[in-house]
Amino acid sequence: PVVVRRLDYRPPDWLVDEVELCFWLDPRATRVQGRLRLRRADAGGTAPLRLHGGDQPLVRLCCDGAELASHAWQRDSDGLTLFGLPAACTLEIETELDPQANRALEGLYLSAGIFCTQCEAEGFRRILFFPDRPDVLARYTTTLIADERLPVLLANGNLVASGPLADGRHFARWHDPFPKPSYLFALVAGELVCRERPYRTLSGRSVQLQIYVEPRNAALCDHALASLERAMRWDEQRFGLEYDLERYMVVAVDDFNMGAMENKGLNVFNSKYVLACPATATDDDYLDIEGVIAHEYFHNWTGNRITCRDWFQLSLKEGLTVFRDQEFSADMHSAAIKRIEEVRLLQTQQFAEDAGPTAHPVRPDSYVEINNFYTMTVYHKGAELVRLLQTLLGWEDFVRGMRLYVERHDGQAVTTDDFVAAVLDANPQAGIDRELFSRWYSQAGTPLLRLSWQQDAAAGQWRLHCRQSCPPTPGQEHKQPVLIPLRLALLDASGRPCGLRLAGETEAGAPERVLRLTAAEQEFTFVDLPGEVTPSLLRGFSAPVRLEAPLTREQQAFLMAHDSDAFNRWQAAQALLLQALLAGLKAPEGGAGELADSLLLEAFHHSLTDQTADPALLALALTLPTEGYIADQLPGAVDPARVHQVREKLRGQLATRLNDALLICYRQQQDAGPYVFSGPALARRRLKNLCLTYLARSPAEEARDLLWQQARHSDNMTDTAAAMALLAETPDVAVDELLQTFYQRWRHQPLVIDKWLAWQARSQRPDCLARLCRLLEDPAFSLTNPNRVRALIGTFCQANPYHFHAADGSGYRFLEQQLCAIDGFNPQVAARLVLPLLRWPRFEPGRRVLMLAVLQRLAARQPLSRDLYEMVQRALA
Ligand code: HT7
Ligand code: ZN
Repeated sequence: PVVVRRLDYRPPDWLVDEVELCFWLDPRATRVQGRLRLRRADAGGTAPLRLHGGDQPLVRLCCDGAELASHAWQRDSDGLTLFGLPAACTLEIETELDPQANRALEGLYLSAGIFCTQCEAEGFRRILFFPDRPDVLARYTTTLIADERLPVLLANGNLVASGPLADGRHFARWHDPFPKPSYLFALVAGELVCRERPYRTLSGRSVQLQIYVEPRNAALCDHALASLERAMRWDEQRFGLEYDLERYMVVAVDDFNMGAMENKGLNVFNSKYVLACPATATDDDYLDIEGVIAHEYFHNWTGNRITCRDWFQLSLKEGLTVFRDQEFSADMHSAAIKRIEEVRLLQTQQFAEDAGPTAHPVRPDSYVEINNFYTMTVYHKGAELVRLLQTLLGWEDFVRGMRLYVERHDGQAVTTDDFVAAVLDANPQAGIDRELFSRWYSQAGTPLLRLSWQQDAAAGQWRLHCRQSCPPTPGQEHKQPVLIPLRLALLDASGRPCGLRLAGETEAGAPERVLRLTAAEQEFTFVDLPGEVTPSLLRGFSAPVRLEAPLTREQQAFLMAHDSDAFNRWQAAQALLLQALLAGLKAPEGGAGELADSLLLEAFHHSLTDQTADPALLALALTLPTEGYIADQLPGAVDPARVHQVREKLRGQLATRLNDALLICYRQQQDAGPYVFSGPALARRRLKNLCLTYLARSPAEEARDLLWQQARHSDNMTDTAAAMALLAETPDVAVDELLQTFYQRWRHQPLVIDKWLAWQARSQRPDCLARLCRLLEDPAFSLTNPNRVRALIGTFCQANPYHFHAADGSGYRFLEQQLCAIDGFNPQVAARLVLPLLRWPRFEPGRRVLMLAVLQRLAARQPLSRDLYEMVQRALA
């Protein structure tokens, strides 16, 4: 397979100004006609025209009305090359597609009878031969023709004409006035109902907001519609960015490879991120819907109006848009909770990616298959880099930078360097070294920040020593220092932040500062301190680094109780739990005695009985780290069975020791009234359900009764799912009956069935894998639907390390079989499922050998998709 390299980028030789498309829609034979108005980028150039293409038949090829002679063009496996064209011309291309046979869900395909498209990153070429690269921007006019079985016909832009045709069919013509790359093209056709409401922008323009769904889902759109409205208002207020077309359409489909797609004016969504009502969706589903609706909306400016020059710049739009959706969610709910959740995701998943064989820079240097680069690093580390700029500048100056970026680059396809340059050019006063900052984009790996200090309490001095380094990653042996903003405070004995003054400064200091770390080693001396202090470091997780700091357990407990930075209170609680777990893992037999010492028990008890704390924050603080995260913190080879055993042991000990406090806390958080989706109600449910995760391990009868009571009688999916997931952990005939009753009730609601599948896939019960094999045959399961696959197979391989890493290799072989089946028709999904296997070097020799054997067998398979090939090769390199 061909390796594409960033430094090989060349601007396009040919530009496309206008595209007219016409689709005669038919499930087995859709005819597509494209008329492209082309011109050479450089009038004196001689390069032939390159059009990308899939394996669709080429029916007709004309230039300026005349059929092209056979010697004037050449077809190969990736497209067409056309020779000797006039410097400006009109090309007509006709082809035919079979949407019903398309199970890769890329290009034009059918989902439950609905025609829809997915063109990012390189799907448009499967529809029409075209210069399918993001730096070719054209204006599109799209005509759709279909019979009465497809009453709704949608495409990008504004509707310009529609009506019946003489042959009994009907048509709709759409025009998008904004030049766009082909990856943002979309069409949808089907029997859909529309939920809509008008919106007035701050400058007074009218926009119709529309959500299209299958008729049976008509009542499930309110939350998505309200979220869209909030997102639009927020972007106007925070960044001064308004919507620009007459309508904003969102369509929900059941078969979708990712979460959603920001096609101009016509977003296509995985129905998981649209449909919700209290009986079927959890609080987290509600939050996810709000976040994804906002994310795709924000792309209208950061992605669509300003797009990527090439796919190496993917984080230009994705990192920036994730940052924007994070800020939006923080403003809608609790900023502290949002930040903790982001960091938890980063620390558990992106750090693991950065430490493994698929580590790559936020701006990668090469790829085989671009679909493999929609990663945690590009999205979430990319968002952290944007956040670094905001941290360094302050949010008002960051907004000034964003405004310059939009003003400078609206209508262009640009690079991450252009983004950084605009933000920094708008803020020369900040004195940020562009070169130093930009290393964050070019270097892979998570920097390690080692802090140590000396305190001279009598002299009121505290000296901080900072050392930064970054481990080698594939293809990058040596790293250079990066610009790290270190936000910190020094707390006095009562937990109050002291004024911070560095030696040599004259002004009285602020209670919190952001130090700029720019070199491998640096020292800072704080003076005028009132005596002993406890440092609160990297507040709010001010940079995406691993922090090593010699805080004692007593200091962690102090920070957990007193730090005024909510994020660091959470971090301290997690550090205490992790230390207990790591100590247990170090001790022979997982520590024969107690893992939870009095310090930990008191800290927990204090939290559970604290009536003043935010319940959502407590729930996060008291959540045990995942087995995957614990494994990642171990210095040597991992034995997943032992990690599981020690974590379960600590869970059981906390449950037993704190049984009474947990029961009281559970009851205090119980809501008497019906379900509402509000911050306080959500926070209460979180803490109540956190208590339940421990109570499920309590020997007390009362705890067990609560669990069953909640599973059987709750009026909302948040509480039902929390209890069902816990019950499904253990083998029990009564649980099997409950699962069966649940299935009968919800079997026609695929999104609810996904939850049911996931509980069983995550279960610790000994017959877990055997049950999964049976579920593969269940009528509610389908290997061609990515949501079902993720719920069953994805959950098992990613969230059930205990069974996935079974010492006999049965979990690995299960994944191998599923990969072999799925790769044949949906390589994108297969290439994501394989990820847990790629981490083989981290495991103890027995598992390592078994995992490697699977990877080697996969590598030898014929045929193997480019997607899966690239992943497997990176793991074996
Ligand atoms: N920009 C969208 C990415 C996406 C995608 C990428 C590859 C294959 C299928 C896909 N579906 C959507 C989604 C987003 O980040 O907003
Ligand atoms: Zn995105």
